[in-house]
Amino acid sequence: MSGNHALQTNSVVGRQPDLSITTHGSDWYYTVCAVMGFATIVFMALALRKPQSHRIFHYITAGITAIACIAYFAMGSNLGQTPIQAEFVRPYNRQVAAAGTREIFYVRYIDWALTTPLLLLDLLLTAALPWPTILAVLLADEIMIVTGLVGALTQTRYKWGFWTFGMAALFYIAYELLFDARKHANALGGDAKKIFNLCGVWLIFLWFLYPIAWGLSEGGNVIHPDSESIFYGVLDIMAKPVFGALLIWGHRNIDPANLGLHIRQPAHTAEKYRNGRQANNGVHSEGPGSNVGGTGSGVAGTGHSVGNNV
Ligand code: RET
Repeated sequence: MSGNHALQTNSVVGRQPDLSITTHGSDWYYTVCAVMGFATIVFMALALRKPQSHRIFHYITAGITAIACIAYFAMGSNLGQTPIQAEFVRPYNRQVAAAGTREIFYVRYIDWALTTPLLLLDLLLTAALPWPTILAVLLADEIMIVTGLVGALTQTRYKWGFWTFGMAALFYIAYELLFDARKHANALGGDAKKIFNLCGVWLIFLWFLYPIAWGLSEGGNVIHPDSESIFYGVLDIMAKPVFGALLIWGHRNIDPANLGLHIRQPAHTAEKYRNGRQANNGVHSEGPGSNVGGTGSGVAGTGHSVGNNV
């Protein structure tokens, strides 16, 4: 007998659907949880080998896999779910004949609402896209995930209305990546261009498979929740740890400053405060990050900077 008693233990939590994952599905969800946890540790370990100013992509990517790790723990434990009446009842399909109600993991969408904007941020910062455009793409992404959630929780055919809004948002995201962001990445050239193109194609290819998985599971009730777990699980491993590893590897020789990311290093901070004190003592110093014209308060660490560091 399997040592996994999660389904039995948590059968008292919330309402239970007619059709839900079996222990096989639970085992697989826990496996993906472990993959995400492992990836998080690796990305954080790689971050520690870099100066603080060069860790932005490591931190974003490790955050993505950390959140997924927790979501997969919930799904393996049969938590973060709610029963929804299937629009299409299929008594002759052995896989899904039991529904009735089908298990919908809303926790999946909480994960995606937090992590898909971060995945896009990884890619759009690589392309040095102007921040207002980044904001627009991230908003479209949130619309896509929230419409997916609302559709999954809807039992009538109106669920496909939400799916359609989500698809429109996905097409907008794909357009921005393929045209706008690619133009910026090509202008940067070098490693940034290479890694943007590689990760961009990978992302677009994978992301268009999600609405298909949705159509077969939450939408059409065609495949069993165990098959759903494999479909989404494989996609999520490809879209998070594999995508993240590619991206971080691609950034190994890129200075974030060359992407317009002016991140202060500890040495710069020390220099700034030193210059600030000198300025207050009547010694003027120019240059990025220096205090100008004695506007500092004279207390190390509280001077106002006129540089463009963030
Ligand atoms: C939904 C249904 C509504 C229409 C569309 C969808 C697309 C979802 C996508 C999700 C990507 C998730 C990722 C997770 C990583 O772990 C919400 C399924 C278009 C593209 C990358």
